[in-house]
Amino acid sequence: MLILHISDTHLGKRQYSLAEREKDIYNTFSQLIDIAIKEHVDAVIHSGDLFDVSNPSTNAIVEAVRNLKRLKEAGIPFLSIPGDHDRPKRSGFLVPHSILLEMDLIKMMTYEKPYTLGNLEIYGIPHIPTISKTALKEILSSLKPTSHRSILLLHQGVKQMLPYESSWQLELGDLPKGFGYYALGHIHTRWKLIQEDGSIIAIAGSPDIMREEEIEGYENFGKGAYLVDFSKELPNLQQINIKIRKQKVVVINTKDLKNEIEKIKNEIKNENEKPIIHIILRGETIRKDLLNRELLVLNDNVLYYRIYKDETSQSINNITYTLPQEKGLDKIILEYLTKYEKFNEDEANLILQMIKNVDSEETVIEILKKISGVD
Ligand SMILES: [Mn+2]
Repeated sequence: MLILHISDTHLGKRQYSLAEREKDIYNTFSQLIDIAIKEHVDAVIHSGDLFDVSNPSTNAIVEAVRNLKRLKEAGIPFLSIPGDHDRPKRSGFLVPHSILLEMDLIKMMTYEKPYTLGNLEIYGIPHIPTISKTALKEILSSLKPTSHRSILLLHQGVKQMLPYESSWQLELGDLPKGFGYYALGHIHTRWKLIQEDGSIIAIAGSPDIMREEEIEGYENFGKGAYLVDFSKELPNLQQINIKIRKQKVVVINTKDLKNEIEKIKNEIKNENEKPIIHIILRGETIRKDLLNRELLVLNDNVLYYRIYKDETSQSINNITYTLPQEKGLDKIILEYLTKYEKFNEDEANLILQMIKNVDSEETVIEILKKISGVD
């Protein structure tokens, strides 16, 4: 039994509002489907964030349908769960997967009853928000796979990789024992762990670079899919990489602006596809119009460039100061709520979650109930 594990395809995402980037994302999905067909896998498992938003554009739906049809024609089922991006923000709305379900192009995995593929058991839990992480724990502890020939699909933040406030819903130790393969989504950088009992926990990652934070992971581990071989008692994992548009973080010192820009231009001129450049600006502060004029020469060789971090110093009467970079917005908000508004830590955390989920009616109501003590 051969399985292709993919995740976080974010169909419809249009990074920096560029049509080229929307196409790139479709192209990565199409490459993954090609791999599934070429490798004659028995199923593709998708661990969430199939679409970028819960009400995707017609373009995104057409791309999904077109590729999933090819997969269906090859006799390969597509087994999935919704991620946080797929989740409608208001109650009473369907996840976009519903269209594909109606067309019999995908199967939805649940935790109530496993889907069976030959002698393989597959469970899945749709993304559960941080506010309900106790419910998630309960579901996890209720799962009892019959053997290691089993898969659990999850789309959650894992504390060990995302230790920030309210960004994780489970710890690795919360995963129920007994599964052969834990197929995780949500975190965009690839990661895998072979446990003592031979089972594998694997984060497939996103197949394209959706945020600059993913560049380091891409340079170290590549992007693509995991091919999971279940022909033996325990699964065996093989990493498959796909070709994607390059993205680079570069440092430009304003002291030597012209030369530094020229250097970057030379470094990237031989790329097949125009890359995306994220610039960290250092040195003395420079007028934005002057900077932009110099940067214009990059346009021949890059698809897009942006100032990612401005670390230039400002000098006043010989005193140099640098703006703080370390303090996250979450911390600033929490500090304000506890120090100035005198909320306790739990309340402050709930309010922060409410701010983060302000577009989800359901979640806001849930949090309000908690704060007011009705729940
Ligand atoms: Mn995602």
